[in-house]
Amino acid sequence: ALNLNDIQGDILIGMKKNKERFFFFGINDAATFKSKLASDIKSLVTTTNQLLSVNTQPTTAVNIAFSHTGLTTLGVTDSLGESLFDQGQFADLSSLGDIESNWVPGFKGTGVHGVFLLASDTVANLDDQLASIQSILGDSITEIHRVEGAARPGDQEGHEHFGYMDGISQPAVQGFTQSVLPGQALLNPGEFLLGTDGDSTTRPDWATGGSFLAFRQMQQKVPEFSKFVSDHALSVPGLSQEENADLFGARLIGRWKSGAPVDLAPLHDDVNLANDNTRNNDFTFDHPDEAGFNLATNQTNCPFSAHIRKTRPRADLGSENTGHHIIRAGIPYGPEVTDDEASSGTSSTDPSLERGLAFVAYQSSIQNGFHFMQQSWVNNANFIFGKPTPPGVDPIIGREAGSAMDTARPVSGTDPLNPSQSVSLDIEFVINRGGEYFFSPPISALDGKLAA
Ligand code: N7H
Repeated sequence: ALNLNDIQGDILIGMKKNKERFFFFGINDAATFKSKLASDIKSLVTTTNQLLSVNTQPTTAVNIAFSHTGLTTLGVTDSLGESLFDQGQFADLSSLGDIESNWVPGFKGTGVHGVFLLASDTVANLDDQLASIQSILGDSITEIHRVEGAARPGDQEGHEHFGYMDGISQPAVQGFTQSVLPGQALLNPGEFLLGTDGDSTTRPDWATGGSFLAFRQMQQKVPEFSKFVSDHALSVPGLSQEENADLFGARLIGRWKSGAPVDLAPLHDDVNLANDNTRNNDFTFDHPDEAGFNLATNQTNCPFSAHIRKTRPRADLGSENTGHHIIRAGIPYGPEVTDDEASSGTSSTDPSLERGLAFVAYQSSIQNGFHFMQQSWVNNANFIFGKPTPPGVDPIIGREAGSAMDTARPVSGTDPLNPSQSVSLDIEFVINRGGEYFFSPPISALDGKLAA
């Protein structure tokens, strides 16, 4: 059985608070850090069990994860069996299709040793918790970078900055998920947690129940995206100009802003469907009951290129046993679009107005999880394979490795009336600002292996 008192809370369930701070640090004094980790920090770290009941949830949830250089700084040299983790994300930058000049300085290289993830209802709580962590650790750590996550305000809560509901589809985990919802992939815990059922890689015992955390600071060019979508309104008869624009946007994602999947709501948004978790994920892209429907060629309902189809092809690959799944635990960061930005259709260059997604993915293999998804599916214009027209890269987060910033990306399938036609995406809506690969250790390692 999974030890839910030992597995950090963010991995399987998510800290799910409206504010989340990612505090990236370097370790200056390993001996002091190790002793404080065991004596004071370990007891602050939130377990999975604690998050399961409202009564045991702390005011501010705390998780901690280490980069490879972080572990070596602590004297831990055991192989965790993951070479991408060993190299760090900076070395993986070009395979991911990133452009180095877009990376924030703190992520360039391997200087980030660890990250604290702090989640609470208010920024004041985060400040308090961080202040106590900093007073415990003193000069043994230095801040390198931080990302301030915050749920969007009002009726946009739960929506990412482009306006789409997020956090709907997550894998269910055998031996953990109590009730599996229709359409959820039910997977072995070993796909997410090291050393558990279904993880066939050799791992050190102390790492059992840990998970690799892929962090990405993904800037979103929101006014540009909104303008592009309204400029490319479809011309489906019976829909207004605005509905045709919303439909175009929904087909880029595979879901309407409400969260309703276009596979089940192909022409009109359906808020009741969106809000019903027994139905909003219950689709496969195949429609065996529809006479003459051919999964290999028919993208009338959902484009092969849609973001949720590129990242989880469902019936396109025959089964969910692809070995390529992640648990997502990201949160938006940055302020709302200003009136100036909205009216000009251009994001401000003021750094304080940068906004996007603080992307977090958990998996037991970065190679098969985040990295594979980004490199072999999202950035591969021919995926999903075997379709009549190459789908193109993922319109939201895809770019072919090695392509210049201004290379237009052709994406097909967006127009249900003329699916073979391509739209040329001539601006990037998402700019990767960098990140790092971390290991979120089992809590027992914090006063065990990591403190020894
Ligand atoms: Fe994506 N978006 O608003 O466009 N994502 N994503 N993602 N994403 C999903 O189904 C978004 C990113 C996945 O199970 C939804 O919960 C944005 C990366 C996967 O059907 C929306 C960014 C990767 C799924 C977005 C971003 C993925 C998914 C629908 C970056 C991996 C679940 C909500 C700025 C490489 C698929 C939902 C499934 C869903 C958006 C990044 C992967 C709205 C804005 C980097 C696996």
